Amino acid sequence: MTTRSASVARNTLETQIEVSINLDGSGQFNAETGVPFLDHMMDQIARHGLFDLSVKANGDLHIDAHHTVEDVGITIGQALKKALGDKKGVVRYGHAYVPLDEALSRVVLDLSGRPGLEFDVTFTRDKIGEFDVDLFYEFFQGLVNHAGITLHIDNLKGRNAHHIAETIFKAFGRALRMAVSLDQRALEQLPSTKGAL
Ligand SMILES: [Mn+2]
Repeated sequence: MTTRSASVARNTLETQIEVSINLDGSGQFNAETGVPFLDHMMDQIARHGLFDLSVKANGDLHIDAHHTVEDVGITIGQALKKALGDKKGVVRYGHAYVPLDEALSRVVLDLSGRPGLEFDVTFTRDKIGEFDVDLFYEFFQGLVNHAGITLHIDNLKGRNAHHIAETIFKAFGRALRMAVSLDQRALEQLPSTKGAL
């Protein structure tokens, strides 16, 4: 089996970011972004997606974490698109429900080639530690725009904000793993009647 992987470096005046991803990995993760809670969440994507993921970011954290979190999402999106290549043989759709104690989230996605995010999540507090929870939307919006995926994220239940966040990222990892996995019955096909994704 060929390994689907990619590395992307993205540099602006606000952030310098390097992402490497291997879609056919084993869940190896390392990150140095200066935003520990983001690292904790991306670890969930790698672990539950069985991706090898490396993220290095040097951002303007003296302002706040906004640029870094958004730009990490953008760069992961670019790496994902590059690693997927022509998408031949992929399952295309993925979904997962993940609970954590009282919290329950559902993620459904399509490697459609069209950016789209539906994000229905209400956090019970504004911050998790030092992390502003409204940055989760920015992370996924950046990722979706540059990966070209349709992504529906719904938190169905939850009281604890850390639990809510964790179920979202675990479910995203699981759903993405399903969508990028290869359909052994259709390895030479593109799962689209249009002939393009
Ligand atoms: Mn945790």
